[in-house]
This record gives sequence, structure tokens and C-alpha cells, in this order.
Amino acid sequence: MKLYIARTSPYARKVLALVHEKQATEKVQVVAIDPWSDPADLLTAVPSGKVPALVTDEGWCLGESWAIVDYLDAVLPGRRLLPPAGPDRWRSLRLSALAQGLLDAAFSAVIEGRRPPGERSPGWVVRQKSAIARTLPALEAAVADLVADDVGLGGLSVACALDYLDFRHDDLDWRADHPGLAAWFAGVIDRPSFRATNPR
Ligand SMILES: N[C@@H](CCC(=O)N[C@@H](CS)C(=O)NCC(=O)O)C(=O)O
Repeated sequence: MKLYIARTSPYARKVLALVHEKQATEKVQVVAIDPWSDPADLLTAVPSGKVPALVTDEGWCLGESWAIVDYLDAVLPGRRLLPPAGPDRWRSLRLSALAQGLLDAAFSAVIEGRRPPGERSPGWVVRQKSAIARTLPALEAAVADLVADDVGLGGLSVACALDYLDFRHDDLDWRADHPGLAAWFAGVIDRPSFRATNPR
């Protein structure tokens, strides 16, 4: 299988970290590219032109981190990060969805700041930062679920999103008002899967 990534993409990191958690790195050929330069291979694989993108051994293509992790979790050997059914699965998916919302807002704010000065919208950045500010307390309230998820897909996704805040929004002192979340994060971020995919 071929996995297109960008080294600093937090969405791609989530997929890569899952591959590491499953100790299945030898099954996935990682291809680092710059999605913003529209490489032909990426555009052939996924019409969105975004990373991560997966091309399977059978030759079919899959985009979107949330779909790729579901697929890889099922087909790769190693521990299952997303429980197959029932309340454990919904808990993990809910955490994963909160993380995706956090990441979307954090990433969108960063990209807005990279537009040419005359095209930037301060109002858009404020809107994204409000979404971040609403999501962090929701995660703080879900710390028991994070612990129960035991670095399943939900916990893995939340850790990647929080580390993206540290990476790209280092002015945001999210730990101060979310001590439970900060303690949980400190306990997981040194895992080999996160160290191996650290974008810094
Ligand atoms: N919803 C997508 C988001 C992926 C995404 O936005 N990737 C960025 C890099 S972090 C990208 O490839 N952007 C290129 C573009 O928008 O043209 C996912 O979860 O995989």
C-alpha cells in the first residue's frame, strides 16, 4: 500500500501514528509530498488533492483521514484501535470527531494566516479560534472517556490534535484551563507512535 502524506500534516500524522501503533510500518510505503503543488500522483489518487491519501495493493484509492484510519485499522495486523461495534466504538468515534473538529479549526486558522495579506479574513480566524475554545472544555469533560479509550482511535486523534495546537498555536495556553486534559496528554504524547511522527 502507498500512503501519501505531508510531514507536517496533522491529518496525515493521525494515519501514520495509527500504522505505528499497529506496528505495521513495513506494510505501508509512505510517500511524502507537497499537496499544495498539486502533484499528479496525488490528484490521480484523490480528486480532493489532499493528504493523507491511500492507494491500496489492489489499486483503489481512499482519501480523508477518518476513512483511511478505519480501513487500515481493519486490514492491517496489530491491535484494533477502533472497536468493531457498540458503545466502545461510539465513544471512540465521538472523541475522534471532537478531535477532527479541533483540527479543522486549528488548521483553517493557520492556512488563513498564510494567504496573501489582502486576502486574509480576521473574522474567519476569530471564528476558528472560537471553535477551538469551545472544543477544549468538551474534551476536558471527556477525560474519563479518553482514559477508557486507552489510546484507541479517539485518544490517538485527540493527542494528534492537541499536539498540533502546541506545534502551530503555541501562543495558546490550552493547558491552564484544562488540567485533566493536560495530564492525560502528558501521559500519552511520549508514546513511540507520536515520537516517530513528530512534525517538528
Ligand atoms: N478532511 C481531510 C483534511 C485533509 C487536509 O486538509 N489536508 C491538507 C494538508 S494538512 C491538504 O492536503 N491540503 C491541500 C489542499 O487543501 O489543497 C482529512 O481528514 O484527511
